[in-house]
Amino acid sequence: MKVLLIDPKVDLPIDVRSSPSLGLAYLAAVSEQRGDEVRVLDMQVEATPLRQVVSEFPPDVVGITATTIQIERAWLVARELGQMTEAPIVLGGSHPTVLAAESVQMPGVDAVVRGEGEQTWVEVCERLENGGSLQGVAGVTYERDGEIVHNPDRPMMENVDTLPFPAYHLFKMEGYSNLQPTLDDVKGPSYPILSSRGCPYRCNYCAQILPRGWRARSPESVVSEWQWLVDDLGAAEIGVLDDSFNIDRQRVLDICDRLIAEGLNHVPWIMINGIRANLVDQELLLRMREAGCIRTAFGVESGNQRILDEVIHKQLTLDQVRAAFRAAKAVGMETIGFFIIGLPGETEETMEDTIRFACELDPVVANFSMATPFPGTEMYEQVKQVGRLLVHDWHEFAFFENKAQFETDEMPAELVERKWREAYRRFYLRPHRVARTVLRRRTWLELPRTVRMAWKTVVSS
Ligand code: B12
Repeated sequence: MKVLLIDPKVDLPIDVRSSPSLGLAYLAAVSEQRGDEVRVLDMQVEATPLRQVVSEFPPDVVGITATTIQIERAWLVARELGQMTEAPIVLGGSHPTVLAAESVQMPGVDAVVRGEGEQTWVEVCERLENGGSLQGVAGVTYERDGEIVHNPDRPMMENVDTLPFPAYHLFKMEGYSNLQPTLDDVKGPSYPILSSRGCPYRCNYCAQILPRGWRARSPESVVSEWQWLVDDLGAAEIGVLDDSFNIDRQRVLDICDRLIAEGLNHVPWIMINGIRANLVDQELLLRMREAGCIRTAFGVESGNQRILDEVIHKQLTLDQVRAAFRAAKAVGMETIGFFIIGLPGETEETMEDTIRFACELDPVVANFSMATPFPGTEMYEQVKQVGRLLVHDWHEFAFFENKAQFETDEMPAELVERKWREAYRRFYLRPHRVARTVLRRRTWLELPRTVRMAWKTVVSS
């Protein structure tokens, strides 16, 4: 079959061309394994008009991925494609997974794949190839005789080592920048890697679409992909995209030992976000550093223990966070801290605690986002109960837009927006921060670029 996989454009005032969609790269790989011919269209990096793509590569099936901010674009693409081809059009990804009925009713959309996609996609393609219906295919939502049918959920794949490596050869890799633009440029391509799937925690803001739980790839599997990225694809940097990389401490140590043994530790790698601060210690971070990890990012979220415990359910203490940052700095890693301003239940005082805590931790980059209630999250339900949503279109659900997305009586939008702006100002304009930024660069001429890079880093995760 001819399989067309599409990543619709993202409506953000920032550059999100940081990496190819790993979800599509995995789907493309399992399609190729089936013997399909695959064309990937990432509309963020490729401007080829849809009509041209379809006439050059008439698809038998189309798959479109979408997060919440992309979903309206995905519907538009489905509608346009529906007028150009008879091929069934299937949507998947973070947004359609939680609101499958909404998408399946859109013009052009034939089905939605919910949750983890690889096995469902293969089964959908088999059915379509044989002219069969989608009846009973686990994880699929579709319309039959005007009725929306939600087939049962698909049980999680047990052995994630069995997946093929992502099919990057189908992406225009030169169109991507690097995963987390750093203050120092990466000389060469930057690739993501996913060493585990899911998360055993359930934070109230997280739009995790997998059921609670964690499945890890073996160190052998992870390091063989790593080797392939470095030796065959020429990776100059690797970004670990896991939600929870370090649930199993021994596995991390084993991965690091293998990276060192294989001589892969000369290629820098970075933790994009998924490392639990309560599960790190200096010995672990030191081994990661020896294995090439130059930067780690911790999800801190709040500087107020009550908010962490009662609102977010983060299962993390402020002292654990302090210890994690201390340990990371002690082993010579750059640090990034993620913070959220304006969670339900916050007051000016708790937001103040977060700003002060960020300054105390003093990471290289502090990333403050305004709380965004993604559909399917506990926060979305809380906001519907105790607050007022101020955004109405899905593309507005982005958290770096200078705009609070909800408010409560105790926490008006104006207050959240003011504290968010204040957070950036107070963190970055402390004299030693300004001095550090200036001293880090060789000349003043590089300063505008440094500021641009810092801003990109801040807004890209
Ligand atoms: C890396 C990452 C990024 C990167 C790169 C994204 C990219 N090019 O893919 C960057 C830094 C640019 C980024 C930016 C943002 N991100 Co982000 N990001 C992630 C992260 C950490 C990993 C994504 C990933 O590779 N996952 C692994 C792959 C294998 O999973 P997957 O993409 O979900 O695909 C699987 C299934 O969903 C399904 N599937 C997906 N598409 C399709 C299509 C079809 C046809 C089928 C059949 C199946 C299918 O099958 C796939 C394989 O199993 C996720 C967290 C997470 N665990 O997913 C957040 C996540 C995707 N990001 C999120 C958000 C909010 C954003 C931003 C909007 C933040 C902002 N600035 O406001 C932006 C915009 C992103 C966008 N493209 O729309 C949310 C999305 C929530 C939502 N409902 O929209 C997530 C889920 C984080 C979270 N837990 O809340 N992000």
